[in-house]
Amino acid sequence: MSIDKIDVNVCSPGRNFVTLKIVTDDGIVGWGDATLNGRELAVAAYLSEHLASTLIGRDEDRIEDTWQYLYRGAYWRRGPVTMAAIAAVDMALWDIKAKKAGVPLYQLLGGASRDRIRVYGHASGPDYAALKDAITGYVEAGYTAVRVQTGVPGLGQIYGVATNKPGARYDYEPAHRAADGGAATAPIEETWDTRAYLTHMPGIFAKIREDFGSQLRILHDGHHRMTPIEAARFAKDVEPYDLFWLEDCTPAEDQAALRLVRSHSTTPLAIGEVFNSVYDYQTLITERLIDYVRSAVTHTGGVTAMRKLLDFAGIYGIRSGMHGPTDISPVGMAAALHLDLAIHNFGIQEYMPHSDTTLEVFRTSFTFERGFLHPGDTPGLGVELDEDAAAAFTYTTAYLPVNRLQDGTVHDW
Ligand code: GCO
Ligand code: MG
Repeated sequence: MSIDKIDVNVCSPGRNFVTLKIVTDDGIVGWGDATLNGRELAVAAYLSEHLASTLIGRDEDRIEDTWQYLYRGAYWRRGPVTMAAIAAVDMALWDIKAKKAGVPLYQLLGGASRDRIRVYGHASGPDYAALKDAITGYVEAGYTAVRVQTGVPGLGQIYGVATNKPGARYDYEPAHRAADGGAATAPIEETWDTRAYLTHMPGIFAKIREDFGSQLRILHDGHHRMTPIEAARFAKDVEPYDLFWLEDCTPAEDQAALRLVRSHSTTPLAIGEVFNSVYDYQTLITERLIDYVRSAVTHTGGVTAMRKLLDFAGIYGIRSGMHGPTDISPVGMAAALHLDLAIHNFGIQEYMPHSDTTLEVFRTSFTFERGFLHPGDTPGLGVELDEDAAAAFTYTTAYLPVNRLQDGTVHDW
């Protein structure tokens, strides 16, 4: 049996997605997510121009060998474009293998280690009153964990704060099209002031604890904006509010920065959504500088690579907290859910439900109930792309924002 056809689907049912389709010579279809927010077409071209022809005729069962062939065979190592392309191939091959076995993918990963997957939702609001409403919506919907982001006085629209009416359905999309809904020609720009943020946020956590008690798991994303010493100070300041995690407190590529943060605080740290390889974590894991691995299956070389990364992390008592915003397609989300269910060192899963339009195009079998997800028991990943439905939604360029300090200096977004 061998790989017979490869197709790269680029569509935009509400937002842009890149999806790989692999078909075997006996007609089994596997799907893989290759979406890289704001840089989608680079991955699509990598797949169609450089990988597709090399895969035709290969034995679809040789997943590890194919992974090594694509990773080592490229000579050029790592990087988000390469690793998202490899991830899509890997996911599609696991989808095929599980469909052939007639089992949901998690069964091939060792079977379920738990009955359900705890998720965290995204609560936000421009001020505390709106944030409180949003958190209340999540608590009422059964969530036991929420990520909280709020506006900072003096700043306009900032990362993570939805402008729509708060509720369990979170419509915040960081990538922007043009104002008329057409293709963007450049990113929008936001303004940032770390000092204002650092003085505002601890009081917000205090109010949340006062209003929602001690049991709610509270998460927060710093989105790479603090210097190491600012992050150390912040992590220490918020200790009394017992965060489940502080995410991306410093720019992620500087692994050594977390030594400073760690040495000053017991606030749990999560990092890794912009990483694409286990090597990005080497210092962080072996020196126990983090508590949660934030990578996405989609951006880190697929199920094969994530399994190895999570097993490595597990040896050091570090748990998973896989990336799950809406720019991870339902295919990528399903891959995460199968791993979440199977691995022992599961921590939590991020969950930002996709829009109804997205879900009309991607047919999913995962289920949500009162704050917990399950990947479902459909053979394979359990997600199928309806290509006819997808054809109605053509790719529209959208970019993540650029961030500037108040004096105009470009800052991390
Ligand atoms: C998160 C992330 C996302 C990213 C987005 C960029 O924690 O979910 O920070 O919101 O900003 O994935 O494409
Ligand atoms: Mg994040």
